Amino acid sequence: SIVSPLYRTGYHFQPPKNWINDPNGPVYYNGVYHLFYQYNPYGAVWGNIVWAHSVSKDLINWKPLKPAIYPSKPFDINGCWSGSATILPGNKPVILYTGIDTQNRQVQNIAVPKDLSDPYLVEWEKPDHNPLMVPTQENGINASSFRDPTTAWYADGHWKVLVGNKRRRRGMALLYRSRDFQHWVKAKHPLHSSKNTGMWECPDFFPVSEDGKRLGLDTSVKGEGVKHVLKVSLDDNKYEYYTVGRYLSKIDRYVPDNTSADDATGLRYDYGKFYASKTFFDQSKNRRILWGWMNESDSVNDDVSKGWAGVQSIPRTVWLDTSGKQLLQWPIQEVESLRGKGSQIKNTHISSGQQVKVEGITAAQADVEVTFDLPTWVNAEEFNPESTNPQHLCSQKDSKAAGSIGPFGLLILASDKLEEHTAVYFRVYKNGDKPVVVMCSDQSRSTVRNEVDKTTYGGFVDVDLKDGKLSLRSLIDHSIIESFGAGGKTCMTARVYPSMALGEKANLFAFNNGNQPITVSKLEAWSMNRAILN
Ligand code: DQQ
Repeated sequence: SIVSPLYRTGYHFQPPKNWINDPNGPVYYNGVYHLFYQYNPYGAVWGNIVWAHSVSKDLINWKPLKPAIYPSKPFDINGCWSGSATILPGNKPVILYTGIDTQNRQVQNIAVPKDLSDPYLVEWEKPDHNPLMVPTQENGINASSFRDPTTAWYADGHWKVLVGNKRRRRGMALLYRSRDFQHWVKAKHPLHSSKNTGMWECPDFFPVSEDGKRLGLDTSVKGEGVKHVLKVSLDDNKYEYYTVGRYLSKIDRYVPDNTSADDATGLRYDYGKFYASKTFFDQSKNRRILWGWMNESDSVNDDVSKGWAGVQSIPRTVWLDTSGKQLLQWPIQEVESLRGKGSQIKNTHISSGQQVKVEGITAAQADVEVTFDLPTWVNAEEFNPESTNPQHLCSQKDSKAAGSIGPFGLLILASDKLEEHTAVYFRVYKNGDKPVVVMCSDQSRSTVRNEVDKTTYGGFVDVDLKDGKLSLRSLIDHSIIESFGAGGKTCMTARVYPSMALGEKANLFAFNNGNQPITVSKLEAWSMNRAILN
């Protein structure tokens, strides 16, 4: 079963074989979405990195093209690492990326389409004025911690771009400015930095609208009614963190709001396997879309036996919550076009220790949305205010540990007798006069295989429970469970490798292991059709 073809995805992006990692340079240009990504053409482990390239009209069905950027010049001969696309005035897309040069230094380069009239932008060329940004003795930049340029934005007469960096243990986003996109000068101060976070990989910096609507903003928008988000990927723990704050463009500083922790206790896009993510502005639908790499939980040996490793998330629309304190995320609407045969459960009580099976769908390739009605949280267990780490809470009390309210949620990719299942669930506590909700993804029983990473994930869900409801959506795709709690307030991705709960043998249940009964007010589930994937 280790090499089962049933682990491959039905509608999440992946190439036919080999290793993939970071999504790169996502962009919408002349009616076509482009996704580039880090790819090893020669195997299922990281190495020989090129920018593979696929195109789509709907962000769901993808057509593969040949690699767009691959080692060919002194400034990228040892690798073409992550970067971003920017659309310059006159509707001209360009790519900034990190090249590994002849001396194994990380340098920042530009690539431009050879032929702008080619609808797919197949060929890219690297102008001779590369590299644009280099680490030198003079600027003191560490040549092995200088990478992943962002999409550029335009403000106050300059193009600006961030590059990930660290100085000793201080992670930082270096700022570069240019008038012509050709000559770049490093600003004296980084846009932002934070002590003891280690290398900041794949920074992303973008505006969000304060009006709480889903509409996204183009990357150069700033001013009234606009906040900014800075996301960094921490090489140290392979988790991503973001803050919401203010961009002071005149002095090119970013100041996180005091509601946003600025370190590894902060907010995350996703509390599971999701890394090196990147957003782009989709001007065709005025939304900002997030792509993330869902890294593996299978062992390296098994990656090699399977012949592939890594998948990309379903693109997510991101916008600022009305609280102004956090982002919301939701799978792009287009994914619903894959919904096939559906099934419903309504107003069904689940007593303590009970499961309710969802019948009539392909549970290994499905989309499920459920809303639970809760008993009043006034009767919930007391929350220990010292429990600041939700992942610990979820690991200490797993999906079988009865509480007062919860655990309740979904048992996903479950075998007939539940020997294998992944539990995605909520638990409700009270802290004085406020409820505290934690969302967990418990992989401990996801497979009877040993060599798989079964770490449990957890995140707090910032809800007041005034309506007495909690909702959960999960996109299930064979070895992927991508979950969205409370309308996208808390998101969590698991990569799981069951040995029994595969294909037709997989089941889906709603469950309640809390002492108080829970009601499924509504559950809708759909079999998902296959997407055309490369
Ligand atoms: N992956 C790329 C780097 C980046 C890292 C190399 C993040 O550019 O920092 O494949 O996963």
